[in-house]
Amino acid sequence: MAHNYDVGTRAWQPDPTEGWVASEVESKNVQGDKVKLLFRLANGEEKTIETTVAALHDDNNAALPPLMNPAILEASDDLTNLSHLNEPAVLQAIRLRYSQKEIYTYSGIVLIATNPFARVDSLYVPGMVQVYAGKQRSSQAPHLFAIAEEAFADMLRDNKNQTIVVSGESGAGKTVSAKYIMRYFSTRESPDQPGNRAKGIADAMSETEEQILATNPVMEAFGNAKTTRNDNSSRFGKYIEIMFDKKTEIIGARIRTYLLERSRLVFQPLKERNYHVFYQLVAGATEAERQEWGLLPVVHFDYLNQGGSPVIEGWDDKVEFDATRQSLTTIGVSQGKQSQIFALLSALLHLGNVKITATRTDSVLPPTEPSLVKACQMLGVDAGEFAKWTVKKQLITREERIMSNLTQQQAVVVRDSVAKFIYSAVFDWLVENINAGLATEEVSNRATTFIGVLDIYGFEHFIKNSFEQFCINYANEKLQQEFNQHVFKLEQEEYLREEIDWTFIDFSDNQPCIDLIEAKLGVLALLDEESRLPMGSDEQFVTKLHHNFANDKSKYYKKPRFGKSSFTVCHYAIDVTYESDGFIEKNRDTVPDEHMEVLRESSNPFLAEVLEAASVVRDKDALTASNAKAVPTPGRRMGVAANRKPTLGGIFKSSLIELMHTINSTDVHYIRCIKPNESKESWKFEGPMVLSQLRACGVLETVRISCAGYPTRWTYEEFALRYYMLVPSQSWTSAIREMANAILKKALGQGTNRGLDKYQLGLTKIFFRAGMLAFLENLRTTRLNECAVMIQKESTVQI
Ligand code: AD9
Ligand code: MG
Repeated sequence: MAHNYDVGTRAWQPDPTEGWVASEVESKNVQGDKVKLLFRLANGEEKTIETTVAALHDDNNAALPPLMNPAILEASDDLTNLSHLNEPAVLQAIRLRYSQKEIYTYSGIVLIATNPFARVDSLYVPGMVQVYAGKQRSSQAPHLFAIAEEAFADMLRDNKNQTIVVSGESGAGKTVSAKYIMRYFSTRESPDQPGNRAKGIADAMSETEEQILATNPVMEAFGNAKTTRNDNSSRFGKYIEIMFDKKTEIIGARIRTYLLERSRLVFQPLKERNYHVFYQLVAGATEAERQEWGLLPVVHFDYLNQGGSPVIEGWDDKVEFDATRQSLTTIGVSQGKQSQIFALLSALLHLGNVKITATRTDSVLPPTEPSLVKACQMLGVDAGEFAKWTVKKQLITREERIMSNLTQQQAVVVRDSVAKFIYSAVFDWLVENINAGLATEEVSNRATTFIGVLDIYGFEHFIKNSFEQFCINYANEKLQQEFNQHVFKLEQEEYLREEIDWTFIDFSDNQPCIDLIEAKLGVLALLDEESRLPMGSDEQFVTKLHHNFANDKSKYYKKPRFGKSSFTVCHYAIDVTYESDGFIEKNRDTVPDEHMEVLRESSNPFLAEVLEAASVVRDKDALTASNAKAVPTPGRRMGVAANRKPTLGGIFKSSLIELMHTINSTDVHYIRCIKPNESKESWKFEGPMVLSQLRACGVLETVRISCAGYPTRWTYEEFALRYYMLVPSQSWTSAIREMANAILKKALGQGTNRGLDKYQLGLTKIFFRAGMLAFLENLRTTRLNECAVMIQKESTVQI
C-alpha cells in the first residue's frame, strides 16, 4: 500500500546486531519532486533518506524502510493479521511474543515454534490437552496441540491419513515437539468416550498408548547423541504412523527410520559423544553385569572418548539407563533380551579397544590380544579368524585367491566397519521389534487411518562437514521442497486450474539444488560411480564434481577457493562446504565378505537374530533402491558383495523418495521450529539468527500467500452437503450449485467486490479465505444446536 512517510511514521531500519531497529520520521522536506526524510532510530541515531515523490508511492521500492505495524497488532498471534507484512514486522511479532514467553505463533497454516531452552511447564500440563481437544484452531492460543487437533479433526472429517511435518535446524526443538504431539494423541479423550480420562491422564492411557510413548526414550538412547549443536541430537530420521481404528482409538503404530549416522560409533568430533546408550550402560550397569561384560569406566573405552567430552551437563547417565531399561520393558523387550543387547554393545566397546600394531608396511593383530579375546568371546566368534581377516584381505579371481596384507590404518577401518555394521543391525532390530509389537498384521488390518509424525535430523552446518551432513542436508532440502510444493506450487496451480482471479506469487524453488544432488548425473550418481571403481578415491570424486558442476555449470555448486578436497552446495538454508574425505568409504559401507562369514558362524544366538533383522531391512532397502534406479537386484543377504550393490547414498535417496510419496498421499500440517540463539540460552533472542531461519524456510512467503490466497476449499457438493442446514428447508434443492450459492449468500452475504474478500467461485470448487472455515463451522454448530433444542421441545410436548 502506498504511503506518504509523513512525520511520525514508524519504520524499520536494518541493523547488523539486532536485524532491524525501530525508527520514526522526524522531519520530511519536499522540494519539487525531491523528498528528504530524517529518521530518528530507537538507539538515538539519525538517518537521512533522499528519494522522490514518485518513489514514495512505489509499493515495491526497496530503498524505503519497511513500515511498522500499529503497536496493537505488533505481537499478533497470527502473522497473517499484520497489516504491514514485511520481514522486520514478522521478526518483531515473533520477538515480542517470545519476550512475553509465548513461544508459538501462526503463520497462516504453519505453526512457528521458537525454542525457549527452558521448561515451560504450564504449556504442557495434562489439562492443556483437553483445552485443545475438540476445538477449532482459531479459538485458542497458538499451540502444538492445536495443530495436532487439526490433524485429528481433518482425519475424522475426511477419513484421510494425515502427516505432521516438524522441521527446523539442529537444536531447534523438533524432537521435543514431536514427542508432545505423540503425547497429545495418547492422552486425548476419544470422541466416543468422553470423560474417561477426567480422573487422571496417565491412568487412562491404554497399554498401546504407553508403548508408543515408550518408543521415544528407547529410540533416543540408541539413535541420539550429543553434538556441538544439541546435547540430544537425533542422528536418524523418523516417521511414526500412529494408527487409529474406526472409533478413532489408537490401536498401534509403525516406525520407519532413515539412515542412522554410522560413523559416530567409531568416531566423534571434538566435544561430541557417541550414542547415549553406551554412556548409560557404563554408568548404570550393576556390579555383576560390569564383571560379566568387562565394563570399565568411560575413559578406558576408545569409542567413547574421541570427542574428549564424555559428560553432558545436567544429565545423569545412570538415571537415564534406568529409564531406557524401563522403556524397553514397556515395549516388550524382556530382561533377558535386554541383557543380550547390552552384552552386544559391551562387545563393541571392547572391539574399539583392540590394538592393531604397525610394522613398516603391514599390521599385526595377535589372536590373543586381550580386548579382541573379550570381544570375540562375547560375540561368539573365532578370535583367530577375526584377527586374520582384520589384517589381511583376499582377492578372489576365477583362477586363484590372492592374499595381501593391510596397513595398520586399513586394518582399523576394517575393524570399525564390523562394529558399525553390528550397531546399525542392533538399531534395525529394535525398530523391527517395536513394529512387530505395535504394528501387527491384525492391527494393520483393523487400522482405518493414521497420523504420521515426521522428525528428522535438522539442517547441519559444522566447521567440518562430511558425508553425514551431506545426507542430512539433502533430506532437509527434500522436505523444504515438499513444503514449497504444498504451499506454493500446488496451491497456485489449483487456482489457475479453477480459473479464479489470481496473481502468481513468486517463491524460491529449490528444485535445481535437488537436481544437483539426485539427478541422473548428479552428485550422488557421481559418488556411486566412483564408489564402484576398485580404485575409486575421494579426490577423484571431487575432481569429477568440479568438472561437471563448477564454473557456473550449476548455480547451486561452488568450487571452494582453497583446498582441492572440498566442494560447496548452495542449500536453501545456507551454503555448506563438504570435505570429501571419507565419502567413498562411507557410501560403500562394506564389511569384508570374510568378516560376514565369521559373524554368520557366531554361536551367539542373539547376534544371529540381530543380523537376520538387519538383512531383512537391508534387503527391503536394496529392493527399493534398485527399483528406484531400475537396476536388477543382486542377491545381497548379509552383505554378499555384488558389483551393483546399492550404496548408502542410493538407499537413502530411494527411502527419501518413498517418504515423500507417503507424505504426499496424506494431508500435511507443518510445524517450523526456530532456534533463537547459538548458545542454547534460555529466552535469548538473536534477531539475525532467527531472521536467517525465517528467510530460509520461506515463512515470509507463506504469510504472503496465506493472506492473499484461499487456504480452504470445498467442492460445491461437499459444501452443500455440509452446510445445507444454514438455509431454510424450503430452499433445499438437488441443483447443487444453486444450493451452494444460496448458502453462501445467506451465510456470508454478497460481500463487497463480489465476495472476493471472503471466497471465490472456481470451476469445480469454492475457495475460502483464511478464517472462513471457522466462521462457517460456528454457524453450523449454532444451527445444529438450535435444531436439537427444537426437536427436544417437540418430543417433550408429545410426551
Ligand atoms: V536435531 O536436528 O535432532 O539435532 P531438534 O530435534 O530440532 O535437533 P530438540 O528437540 O532435541 O532439537 O531440542 C533441543 C533442546 O532444546 C532440547 O533438548 C530442550 O532442551 C530444548 N527445547 C526444545 N523445545 C523445547 C520446548 N518446547 N520447551 C523447552 C525445549 N525446551
Ligand atoms: Mg531431534
